[in-house]
Amino acid sequence: NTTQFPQPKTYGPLGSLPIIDKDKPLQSFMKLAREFGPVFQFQFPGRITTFVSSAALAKEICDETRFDKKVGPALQKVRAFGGDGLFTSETKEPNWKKAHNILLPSFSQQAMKGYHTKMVDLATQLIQKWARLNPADEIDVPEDMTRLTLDTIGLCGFNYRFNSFYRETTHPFVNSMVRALDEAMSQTQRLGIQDKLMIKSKKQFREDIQYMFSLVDELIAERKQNGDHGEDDLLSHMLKGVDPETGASLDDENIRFQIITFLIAGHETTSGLLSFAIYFLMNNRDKLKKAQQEVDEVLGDDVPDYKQVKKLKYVRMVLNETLRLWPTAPSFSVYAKEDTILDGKYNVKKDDVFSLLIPELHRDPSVWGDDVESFIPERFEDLDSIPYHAYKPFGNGQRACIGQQFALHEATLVLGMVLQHFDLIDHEEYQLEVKETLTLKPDGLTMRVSPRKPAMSFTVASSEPKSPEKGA
Ligand code: FDE
Repeated sequence: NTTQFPQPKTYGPLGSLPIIDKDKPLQSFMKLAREFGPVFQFQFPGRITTFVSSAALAKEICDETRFDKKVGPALQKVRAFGGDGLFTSETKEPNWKKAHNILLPSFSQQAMKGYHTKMVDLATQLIQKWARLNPADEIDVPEDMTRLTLDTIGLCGFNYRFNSFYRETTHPFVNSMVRALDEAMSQTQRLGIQDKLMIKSKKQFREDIQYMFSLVDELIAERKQNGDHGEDDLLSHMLKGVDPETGASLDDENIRFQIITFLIAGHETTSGLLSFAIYFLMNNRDKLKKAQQEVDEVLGDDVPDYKQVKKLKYVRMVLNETLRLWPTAPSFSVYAKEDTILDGKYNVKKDDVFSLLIPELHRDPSVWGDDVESFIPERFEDLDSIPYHAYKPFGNGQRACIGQQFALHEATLVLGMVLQHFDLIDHEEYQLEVKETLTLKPDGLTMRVSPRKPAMSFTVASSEPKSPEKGA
């Protein structure tokens, strides 16, 4: 006796693809989850994925004795430039465990103290830029947040300055990376024959990848040649680190893939998080006020130090609640390690694939109540009260996000400083439109700011000795 998973209508070789909005696949799957329930099967051309979105089922597929991370079709394509870096490698590939062991200490709470000053450097560049705007000037929020997060991972990771705040247009590396990610996603939506015809895009793809490799390889070669001068960044950890289990170290090619991986993983996700947080605060003035009160009490007029960032509890709750409603890495996939039974009634075969729809999981009323759409940071007052498998913005188990502490420290610092210095003005009554690439962001979100303290620009200027770069 086999129970069948619910399944939407199919259209021959296209499967159910025609019912999906090509620009918003995730949001289409979220709608299907509301129609078909917490588990449903979806027929893609040539493959099947089962989508899961309740806390009870998340708990099952997050059981690492039964399921393991699946490097799905999109990640397969990203492998063309992410290689066997952490994000795109199978758990059983030797370089996953090795790099995981070597890099874990670089992302520990302790390591964040080392990155803090660099994070402040770039956050200050953002604050200075905004402080110099005229009152009517518009800020493109996701764009400036992407400048910030890219520069932060560049500086903390490899002591490289993208200097995004000093350029009108994006750094060529980012153009290549974004175009390559986009092409990787598009390739998975094309049918085989269509894909073969995309000669021009494929040539561009190869050129973009070559460009990324050459920039990163140069960074590695330069560091090896000049030795390091006490840089305490990811690159130095990768060059020097050995796997405590085996004594092995990373080879140059793998270091290249890890660097590219951190640049991909570390900037769009965190910039989306900061952009959504600003959106939610502008639309929940009482929460904004509460966050500002905390920032005033904890930071006053200071440039935040490491300990002060840790004290921004409410700001951290705002970020947690933002990641509940719009987790910027919105899904991950697993495969069954052996035949098993799901939900007590569905037969699952070895290698069957499941994808978790994280935004739907985060709206499970059995965990979050009936007001799931409301933005209530207070839900995160007591982290122990949140069931472990009901909240997965950073993925699961051993394949969870290694950059979690990094992203949260950076985002708390930046949001704290933004609130310290500015009132946020929703000058065009922005209506949320969620844009999908590999990650999510609020499409076209703009705002204006007004300085909260007239003397602020002076305070910022006086902190400049902390940042080697003088204002442009
Ligand atoms: C990872 C991750 C995840 C999982 C995925 C899968 O499973 O497939 C998730 C969900 C995430 N991640 C999320 C997130 C969010 C945010 C904001 C972030 N994230 C951030 C970051 C930063 C950095 C640097 C990072 N990040 C990184 C990373 C990595 C490397 C990974 C892979 C890991 C392993 O080992 O696998 C991840 N991340 Fe994240």
